Amino acid sequence: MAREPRLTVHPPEAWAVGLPSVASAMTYALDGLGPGRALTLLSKVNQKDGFDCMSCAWPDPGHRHKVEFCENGARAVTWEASPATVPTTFWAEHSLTDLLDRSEYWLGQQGRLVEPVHKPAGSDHYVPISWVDAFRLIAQKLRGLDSPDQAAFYTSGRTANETAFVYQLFVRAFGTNNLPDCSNMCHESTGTAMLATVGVGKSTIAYEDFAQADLIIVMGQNPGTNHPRMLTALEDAKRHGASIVSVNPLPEAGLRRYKNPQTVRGVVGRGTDLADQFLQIRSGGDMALLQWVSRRVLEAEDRAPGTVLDHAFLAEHTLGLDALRAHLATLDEREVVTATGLTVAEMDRLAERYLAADRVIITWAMGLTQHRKGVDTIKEIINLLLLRGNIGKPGAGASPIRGHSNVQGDRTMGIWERMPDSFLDALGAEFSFAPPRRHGLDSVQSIEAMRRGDVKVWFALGGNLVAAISDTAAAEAAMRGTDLTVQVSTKLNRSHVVTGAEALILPTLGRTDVDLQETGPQFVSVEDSVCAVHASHGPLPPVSDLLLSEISIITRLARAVLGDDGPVDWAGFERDYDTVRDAISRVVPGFADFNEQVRRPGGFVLPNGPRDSRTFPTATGKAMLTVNHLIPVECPPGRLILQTIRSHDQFNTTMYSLNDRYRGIRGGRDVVFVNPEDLADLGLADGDRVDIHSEWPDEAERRLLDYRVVAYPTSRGCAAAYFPEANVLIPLASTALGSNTPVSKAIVVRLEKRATDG
Ligand SMILES: Nc1nc2c(c(=O)[nH]1)N[C@H]1C(S)=C(S)[C@@H](COP(=O)(O)OP(=O)(O)OC[C@H]3O[C@@H](n4cnc5c(=O)[nH]c(N)nc54)[C@H](O)[C@@H]3O)O[C@H]1N2
Ligand SMILES: Nc1nc2c(c(=O)[nH]1)N[C@H]1C(S)=C(S)[C@@H](COP(=O)(O)OP(=O)(O)OC[C@H]3O[C@@H](n4cnc5c(=O)[nH]c(N)nc54)[C@H](O)[C@@H]3O)O[C@H]1N2
Ligand code: SF4
Ligand SMILES: [Mo]
Repeated sequence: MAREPRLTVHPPEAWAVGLPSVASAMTYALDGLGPGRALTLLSKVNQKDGFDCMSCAWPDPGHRHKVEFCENGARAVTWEASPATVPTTFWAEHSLTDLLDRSEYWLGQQGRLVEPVHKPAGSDHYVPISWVDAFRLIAQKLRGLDSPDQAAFYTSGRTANETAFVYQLFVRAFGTNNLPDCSNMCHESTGTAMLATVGVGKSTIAYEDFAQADLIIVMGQNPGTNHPRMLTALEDAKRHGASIVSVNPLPEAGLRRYKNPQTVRGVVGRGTDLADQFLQIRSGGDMALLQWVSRRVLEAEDRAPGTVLDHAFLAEHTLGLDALRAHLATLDEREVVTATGLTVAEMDRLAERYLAADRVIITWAMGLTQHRKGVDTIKEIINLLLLRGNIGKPGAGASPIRGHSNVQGDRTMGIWERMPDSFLDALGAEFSFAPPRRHGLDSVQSIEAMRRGDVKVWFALGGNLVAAISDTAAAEAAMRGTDLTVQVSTKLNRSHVVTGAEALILPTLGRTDVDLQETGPQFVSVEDSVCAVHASHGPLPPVSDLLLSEISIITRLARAVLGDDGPVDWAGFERDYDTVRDAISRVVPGFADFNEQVRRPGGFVLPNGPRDSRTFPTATGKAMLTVNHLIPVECPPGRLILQTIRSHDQFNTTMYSLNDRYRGIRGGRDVVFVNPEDLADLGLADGDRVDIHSEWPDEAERRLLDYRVVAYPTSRGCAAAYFPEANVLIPLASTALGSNTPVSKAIVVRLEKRATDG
């Protein structure tokens, strides 16, 4: 059992990636797996005949190196593939009451789950249960509900395409669209904004476009930690002449300086200063910044008519220019300066860069989506790109960078509480049933429904919702109010110990495991951030014979719930995943000849109207320039806007260690980063211990006790703390307009110095 170390604070590191990363990747794998397993595993990560790194959705280049992974990829695969398992005796030794006191870090350290376990109502212990009994129990509960809508079926983004397809089919055949997923807390704002404006909720670029861009603007994203190999693509782009701009309240390592471990120059040299300009924006200020730049573009056009905007493109493919022009003319300079915390000169420098570039890519992640105005901010990205025709040409486009490795594919496969009728029609026609049409619940709505008693059965295919979602106390109370919670998981987490009256844990194979079925070893497929679909073959023998694949679990559950005489051949799906892919090829657009295409080395790229042919499948058939109204993030005097971030050594709710190397934090996570000038204003100093109180107009008390203040160069008025711990501070009702994504990046907080301890 790992001893939890002591917190120490060091200066942040200037360089990202480089030698320490490769070294720690290798050490991590060797220590965790031993030489044989480590070699098999690392030689297969992201290779064309190998398996897909499950850590993030960064795409793979067409030409692969022998080492095609990063430090965090190595950590993720090692974490999953570690041979340690949770022994049967564990369940008798540890009551739920005991497990509730354990940290997320400790829970994850216990090893792979290897047998199904059941917590009967009224009991404080899980006990082993057979698979057959587990399926029977769930079926009984589901069939006993008054309505299928009293159950909700969550998905986390590691779920592969084939699994997701079979899962949503089962859920819809059962009779509900309650398919909340991690995307609701992640890129939902992106999907909402892009579907409305360009008709496709995904990236409009291909991997190769990075190397052809003149300007890449990276907004609200920390690639050095969360998409590390993106730095290689950015370095490449720079070598081809691109400028790179980073917009972020934090000076994140990697965007500033970077060493590429795959080149000799990167390993021994000074590395590259990746960002040519760093705009240290105030939290939530991006929408104002984007409007400012768009306005400068329109003013430049006014000064030299016919030379700045892409008139041919705008006339043929877009609607809304006049309204946008009229709206931006009213933009108030002082309001923009206040919202962004930037100077006019800084913003104008970005506008000049944008005007000087023929091909512009804008990438973004959680720093934009998890805000009250997240959807409108992304609509402003689209506005800015459209003005100069930066969508649907080489080296240009909108590039949301996804989080979980297959979160994008899960949506393509129908994991969404609001799938369009065209998808439901095709699904119903393929399987001769009438899928439910009423929209289902998203993640926040599911918690609300559990609180009201409207959802009684919670089933989760992966993930850790009670830790990942906002308002931890409310989420935990909601989960405890259900009749049954079921978690299909690889490792223990908080969602296994905060349960309904009855609970089940169903252990499953992961990406790294060989998946052997009656017809032989199976593979699955995933879709990355740039819509490329490729196969993933698990290379390692599973740690236990008792483990079932996710497809086995879902198909066997479907048979237990729905019987074997319906129109779906669930047993056939389990025997041979090719039959799942055949069904997908008939239901999901873009997947014709799926079985053949996915077997090509490197896979295939899905068609994408905006990218391929400037076709915009919106309601009007045109790309929409939109008018969006600024709502500033209000921060009363003496308060700070707190954002929640990932450390370098975590994957969402999974902790690999308690360190955050680039930010100089070791051995602990109970820190709050604050600008030194704000600290002085607040009468606080680096090293002080504080309680963090969240301010929201309701009765609930939301606070984090005894955090260490770290003086850190974040933008003025802003602060940062780690997710998931800081989720206790976010009110459930604080969500993004239009997407209902929890506002994880802007929480109004008050810091109160603790009286005694130091
Ligand atoms: N190692 C590792 N990799 C991961 C994950 C992980 O936990 N660990 N998680 C995966 C998942 S699911 C996701 S979604 C992605 C997340 O990838 P990121 O979005 O990079 O993750 P965050 O840590 O949330 O970082 C948000 C960034 O936005 C900045 N930011 C915050 N507020 C604002 C703002 O108002 N404006 C601007 N311009 N910037 C802002 C923050 O300072 C930070 O740099 O990473 C994926 N990859
Ligand atoms: N405050 C705050 N909250 C946030 C965020 C934030 O930035 N700030 N980010 C949000 C984002 S972007 C996301 S995506 C969500 C993430 O929310 P989730 O996806 O729910 O959480 P994860 O931590 O990724 O889930 C980890 C668990 O998945 C299980 N698991 C791992 N691999 C597999 C597998 O192959 N199969 C199965 N069945 N299970 C597996 C393991 O048991 C592990 O404990 O959190 C969101 N919450
Ligand atoms: S960039 Fe992401 S997907 Fe690629 S190896 Fe690193 S963690 Fe894995
Ligand atoms: Mo995410």
